[in-house]
Amino acid sequence: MVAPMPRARLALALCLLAACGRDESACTAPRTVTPLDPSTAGTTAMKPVALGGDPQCAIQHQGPVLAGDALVHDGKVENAFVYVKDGLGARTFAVPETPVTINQVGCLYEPHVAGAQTCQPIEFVNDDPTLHNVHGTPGGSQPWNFSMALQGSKRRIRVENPEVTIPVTCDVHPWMRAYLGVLPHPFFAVTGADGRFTLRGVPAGEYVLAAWHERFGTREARVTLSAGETKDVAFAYAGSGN
Ligand SMILES: [Cu+2]
Repeated sequence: MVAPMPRARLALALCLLAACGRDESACTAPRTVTPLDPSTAGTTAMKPVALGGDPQCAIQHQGPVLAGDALVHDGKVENAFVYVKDGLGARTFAVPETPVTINQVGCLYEPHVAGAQTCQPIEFVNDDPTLHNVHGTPGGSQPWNFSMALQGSKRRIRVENPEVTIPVTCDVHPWMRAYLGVLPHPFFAVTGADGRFTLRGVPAGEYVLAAWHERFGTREARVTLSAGETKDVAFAYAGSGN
C-alpha cells in the first residue's frame, strides 16, 4: 500500500466535488428503440487475434505481465476491445439496466478492459480494504472522479456519449489503469485469453469492425453479413503495433 501524498489528498477532495456535480440528464431522456428482426440477424465470430504469426513479435510484447496491458498467449491477444464501428445506420438501441461491473481487487481493476452502452450503468466496486479513487477521463463526456474508502462499497455512473476508449485510473495507486469502451449499440466484446470474441445478433448489413488494444493500436476490417450468417473475422498485429 502506498500512502497518499498531500497532493493526492487534494485530488481526492476535488473528485468528490466533481462527482457531486455530474449531470447525467442526457441519459434520462426518452428514446425510441429501433426494432431488429432476430430472424434476420447474423453473428460474427472471430478467429484468434494474432501477432502476425511471428514468434519474435509475441516475445517483444510479452515482458512482465502485470496489469493486463500486454497479455499475449501463443500469439493470441487478450484484452482487445472489438466493436462495430460503422454500418448500423440510424438505429437506436435499448439501454440495458444491468450494470457493467468494474472491480478493484488487489489494487488492480478487474476487468482491465470493459465495454458498456451509452447510459448503461457502470458499477465500480471496491473489494480492497484500502482507499481507491476512480478517475475517468473521457474526451466527449463528463469526467468522473470519486473516492471509495470502504471495502465492499459500490458506486454507479453512466457515460452519455460513445468513446473508444476511456482511461480509468486511481490517483492513489498510479499503476492502476482500466479502459472502458462506450458505444451506442450492443455489438462489442473484449477478447479473452484465447484471443477470440463473438458479436451476436448483428443485423444483416455491411460493417466496419474495429479492434482496439492499448499497446498494439487499432485495426479495422470490413465485413458483409447476410441474414443468419456467421462469419469469422481476424485482426493481426505485427511488430511493435500501431
Ligand atoms: Cu487505488
